[in-house]
Parts: sequence; structure tokens; C-alpha cells
Amino acid sequence: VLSSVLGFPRIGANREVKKAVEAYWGGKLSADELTKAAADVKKASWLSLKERGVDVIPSGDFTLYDHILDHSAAFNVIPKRYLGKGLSPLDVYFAMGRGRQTEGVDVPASEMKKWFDSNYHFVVPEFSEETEFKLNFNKALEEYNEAKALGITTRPVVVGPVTFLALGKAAKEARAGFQPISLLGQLLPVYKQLLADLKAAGVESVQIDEPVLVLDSAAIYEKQFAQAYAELAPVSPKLVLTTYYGRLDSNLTFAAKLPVAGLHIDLDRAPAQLDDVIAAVKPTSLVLSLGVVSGRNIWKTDIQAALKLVQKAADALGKERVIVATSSSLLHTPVTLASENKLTPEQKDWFSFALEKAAEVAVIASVLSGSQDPKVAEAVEANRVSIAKRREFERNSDATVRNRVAAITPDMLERKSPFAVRKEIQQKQLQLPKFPTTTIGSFPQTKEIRQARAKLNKKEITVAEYEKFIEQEIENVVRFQERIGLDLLVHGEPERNDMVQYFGEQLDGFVFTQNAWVQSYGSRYVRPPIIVSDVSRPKPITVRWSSYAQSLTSKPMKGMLTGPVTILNWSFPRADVSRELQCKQLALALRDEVVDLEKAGIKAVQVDEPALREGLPLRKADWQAYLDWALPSFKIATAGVTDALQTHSHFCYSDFDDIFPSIQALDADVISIEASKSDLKLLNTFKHYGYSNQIGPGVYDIHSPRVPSEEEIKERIAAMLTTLPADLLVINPDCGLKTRGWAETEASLVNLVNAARWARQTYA
Ligand code: THG
Ligand code: ZN
Repeated sequence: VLSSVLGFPRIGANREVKKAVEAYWGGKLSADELTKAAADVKKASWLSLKERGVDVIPSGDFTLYDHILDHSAAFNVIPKRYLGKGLSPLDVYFAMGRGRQTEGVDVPASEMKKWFDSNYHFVVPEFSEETEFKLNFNKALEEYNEAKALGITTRPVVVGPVTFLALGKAAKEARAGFQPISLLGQLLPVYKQLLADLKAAGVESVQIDEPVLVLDSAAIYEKQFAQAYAELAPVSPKLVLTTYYGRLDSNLTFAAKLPVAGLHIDLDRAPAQLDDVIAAVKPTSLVLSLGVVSGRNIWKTDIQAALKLVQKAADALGKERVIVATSSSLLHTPVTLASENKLTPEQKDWFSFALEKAAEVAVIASVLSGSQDPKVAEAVEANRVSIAKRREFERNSDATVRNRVAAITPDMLERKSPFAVRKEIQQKQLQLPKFPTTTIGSFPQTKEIRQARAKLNKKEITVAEYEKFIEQEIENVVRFQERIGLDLLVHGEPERNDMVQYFGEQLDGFVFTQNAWVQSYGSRYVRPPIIVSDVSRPKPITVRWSSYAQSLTSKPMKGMLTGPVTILNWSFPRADVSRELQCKQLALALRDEVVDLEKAGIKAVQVDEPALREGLPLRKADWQAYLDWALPSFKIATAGVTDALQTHSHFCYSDFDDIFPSIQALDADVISIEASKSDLKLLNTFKHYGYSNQIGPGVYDIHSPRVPSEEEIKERIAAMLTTLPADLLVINPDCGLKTRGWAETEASLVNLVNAARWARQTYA
């Protein structure tokens, strides 16, 4: 029985890729040096997987920025705006990912979207009638050869054709109603070339990723799947059709009939599909790759439980038709537990990161093969002991917290008066002008801020010195906002490493890591905290900083919190109790914080829920069950205050069409949403549903260093006002500014304030 890993973190054990890519952007590393740095990381990954005993090692899954962007570049899916500017192919690639504003070049980044229900973002391919597919390069083949030169035979990973088109969007210049999937016929010859080249190079099998098969929306592509694989199979190495993050459901009927050699299913997210899948593939000769080791969490795999699943498949199909695998790529997990030295041995024993998961896959496959190796038996026994210890720990609960959750009543979810009443009371306190300007909360996280935090962690400065430094940063941000004329101020969040990690570190029930980075997008990584037990707030968290900031100014200061759903979705949750319970525990902790902020004299508090949308289950049938606890959790957190407190919330990503009524139901006084890259879509959403509270659709994209002109912002405001009432519109960027430098932040915000002044005159 073979063991297989579907993909590995691309960031390097010590964030080597981030460092190299950013050095390249900064002109401190050449393209050749960047290639070399990447090669070192790939080599280290392949060798360490081999060392852990993994049989099927992936190649072609590496990326300098985003694997979907790589695929677009390889297939020549490059919007014209990036071409003809004298940029090298590598710089065109990065310009697509992050935009570019250098001498003679001014292009915004392509749209980024959340990758399925994860905290990873991909760069959305843009298709039109003009798209001319051709193979600019064959990444899968290059990496296959690169590994082979090191003596390692790998299985190339290729994004499948239907998924590639289905995840893309129609380019602006495409005709109305254009559907990317209509290009399948033109795309397949290029796939044939790619796969035939792999075959010619001696590649035995290819992992072809079609994760759209776990979505409801794939059902309409049945014909296209049949067409694609009928054409590709004859010229390809053996294809393993790979699905992950969910269940195949009715798509199984056609997927199991495709002319491929194998099918991979996710048994971490969807263990219940195993029986149906076995039944569907039994009459065929398909090999079944069973994703029993989670690619999405950091918990040690219960090997006994995994063995039961794989054994069942082996009994039904024969061992030779079974592969033991990770459920998905391991890109969502940190590289290795070996880099953690602050976790207690007890805690460390609960977890597996990517490399430890690779070892688990190998052990499970060995047991299933009937291995008599004493090392395997030892590993299985050690795993049994670890799992038993964790189960023992899970029996602990915090009675106060549990009782408080059980005692939540419906009235705790509702504000005292309706929005119209609150709006007047709030306006009296806040005295904001029409089209008030504000920001989403964070200001540039400068090198100095990061250094101060690093020094505090290394005890090179005292807590008092650190706090003095943070106060100075807050004062600078406050003076800056006053100077350029923003209306509702923020303190800038210099004290926070990350909006989720920071709260994780202040709350009981979490553990956090030293080096457990996970890629979020491009060169931006996060370190998700881990929920290990019941969550509570030992003491106020942000009150000190928000009150300090308010004490500096007569303008209103907005308190800044991360919402319960987002903290949950961007942490590694525990697996022994429901997400609902964990979310409600977080909601109660945050409710206390919001009430404390109001008591401290803060008049507006923002509770961000950027991850509310991405947490939505992949299948529509599961949505309501999620919304039934996610929406109340936000309301629990924000409804403990008087009518006078203006609540804000922020949502990233504009795919709101389907849940806009839920956003309205949160009843936040003001929401801001990321909108700048899909204006039209969002406006249609407003037109369709209407919106009754205040709203700030972002007027420019902060994910790129590019400075928006005043004209551009005015145009956006004018467009917004075609569907939104003027007294509801708030003017703000589309997300927090922590990734930006000061120069572009100042230039952009000055343009934003000027555009708001223009709007006040124009729409008086
Ligand atoms: N926090 C978390 N997840 C997120 C965001 C976040 N997911 C969506 C969105 N925001 C992604 N955006 C970012 C933006 C910036 C960074 C990470 C994700 C970032 N990371 C620093 C880096 O890579 O240099 C490291 C931060 C640190 O020092 O802790 O700047 O905001 N959880
Ligand atoms: Zn955002």
C-alpha cells in the first residue's frame, strides 16, 4: 500500500521563500538568486518527505506566489494590461499577483479570492474570447526533473482543466454573458501537450486536482468533465483525479466513470462518503486514494481510527487498489513541530504539522501493508498513547464558561432599539459629517514596530519600554489622522502582531506557536493560534490602548476587535467539541470587551468578521446550520451595549451575493466591505437586496502598493451613490493598512479625504 502527500507547504521551514521573494522585490536579490533560494526549499521538502517514508511525493506544487497564478502564467492566461510594458516574464507574474507601480508602469493587481473555505487566497484567472492558450512553460515537468536530478521520483501535481476554468472569471473586455468554461475546447490541446510531455519524460502518474468536484456548482460541468478526461487520458500518464475539502455527493456518479486511473477523496472533511465512493468505484478498476490525514488541522491523527477507514476500503477493493494519503495539500499546515520550543511537552504531543503528518501517512500505509517493522509498531503504540492522553485532557472543562454559554438568552442577541433610533442618538455623540471618512483599523506595521515586538519577546527591552514605544506609535497615528482630516479615528493597532493571533494570545484556552507559519497569500503568512480548551477572557484586552488613543484627541476613536467567527475560522479549532460551542465562548469573551470599551468612554467599536463568508460551508445544504450559530455569535458579542455605541464591522471579499441578507441581519450600525475589485457585482447585490444601515464599500484596493488617484476614488463614490442612499455611505479603504508603507498610505488617504470633501459639495 502506497503512502502519499498531495502537496507540501511552499514557504520553507524558516520562511525562506517569503524572505527571498521580498528581497527580490526590493532589488536586493537577483532573479537567479531567487530561483536558487526556491530550489533549496523544494529540495529540502522532497528530501524530508522521502526521509519520513512517503512513497508518493508531490512536485509542481511549489510556488513563489500562488499556484493558480503559476498555472495562469504557464497557460498564457495573462491579461493584456500586464504586457508590452518591458517587464520580464517573472515581473509580469509578480505584477499580476501584487500590481506594480514603477517608472512607466502602473497596473493594479489581479483579483484575489479565498481558496474554497480556507484562509488561503488565490489570484483569479481572467478569461475572455481573446484568451490564447499556449504553454509558456511546464512547471510540473521542470519540478519533476529537478527532483529527479536529486534522485527522487515524484508525482507531478497539475490543476485540472475544469477547475481552472471554473475558478476563473470573465475579463472586463469579455462579451456580456461570457462563460470561461466555454473555452474548454481551446484549453484541452494545451493540457494534452503538458501531459504528453510529462509522459515522454517518464512520469508514471499525475495528480490532477479537480477540487470543484466537491461543490454544488460542479454538477453542471458533467459533460465538460467527460469531454476533458476522454481527451486527456489517452495521451497522459496515469491520472489520479483529486478532490478535497468536501464530499463528492451527486458529482460522484459521473466522476467515478471518468477514464482516469485513480480517485482521491477527502475523508477528513467528509468521512461519511466512504461507503458511497467504495460502491461507485468497485465495478471499475480505479485506485482509491484515501485522505485520512488532515491537511487542514494540526491535530495528531488517530491512527486507529484512520486504519478502520482504510481497512474498510482495502477489504472491499483489495489492498492494491488503495493509497493512504493526506486529505488535501498540506499547504494549510505549518512545516514542522520541531521548530516549536515554547510548547510544553504535553501540548507538543497533541499536534502534527506537515512533516509529522507525512510520517503518519507512511505509518498508516505500512500497517495496512502488513509491515512487521518494529519501528512501525512503535510509532503506532506511541500514537495510541498520545491520543489517549489528549482524550483525557479533553475531559477538563471550565464550568463557568460552559454554564454561561448554556444560559445565553435571545434578548442577549438584540440591541435595545432599532437602527433608525440608534442612528440619531449616535450622531449626537459622534458629530460626524456627511460621507464620514474612516479606516478599517490597522496602520502600517513598520520595521520599527516589528523590531520592538521582537526585542520584547527576546527580553531585550522591558514591558514598560515596549508600552512607551507603542504609545508613541499610537500618538503618531492619531496626529497623522487629525492632520489629513479623517473623521472617525483608529489607534492603528501597533500592539498587534495579527488580528487573530493577538486575541489568541490574550485569551485563556489557546496555545500559540513560535514558528508555525501558514501562507495566507503571496508573501504574507499568518500564525494561527490553536484552541485547546474552553475559552475565556482573563482580563480586558484592548481597553488600555483604545482609551489612551481617545485621550489624545477630541475626535471620536473607534475601538477595534476581531469577531468570534473570524477568531474561530482563522485559528486551528479543537476537534473534540463543536465549532458552535467554541464560537459562543469567544462571543461571550468579546461581549465583555465591548461593554468594557463603552464603559471606558469609547463611542464606536468595530468588531471585524472578515472570515464570516469564507467559513460558509462549501455545500449550500450545510449553510443554514452554520449561519444558525455564526450570526448569533456576532450578535452576542456586539449587543451588550447601549444604543449610543456605534457598532461597526468589516468584511473582506466581495462575494456577498448569496449571504447579504445575513450581513444585514447582524444589525451592525456601520459595515465596511472589500469591494474595490468587483464594483459592479457588489452594486448589483445592493440593488437586489437593498441595505438599511450605514455602509462603506471600500473605495480603493489596499492589497497593492499602488496609490489610487483622487479621480478614481470620486468615480467609485459616484458609482456607489447610484445604488446607495447618500446618508448611509461611509468613505473608507477596502481593508486594513498594515501591509502598506507609510508613503503610499498617506498619499492614498489624502486622496480619499479630498474625494469625500468633493462628495460633500457635489451631493450636498
Ligand atoms: N490575519 C489572519 N488571517 C487573515 C488576515 C489577517 N486572512 C485574510 C487576510 N487578513 C490576509 N491578509 C494578511 C495580511 C497581512 C499579513 C497576513 C495576512 C501579514 N503577515 C505578516 C507577514 O507575512 O509578514 C506577519 C504578521 C506577523 O508578524 O504576525 O502581514 O490579518 N490571521
Ligand atoms: Zn479586509
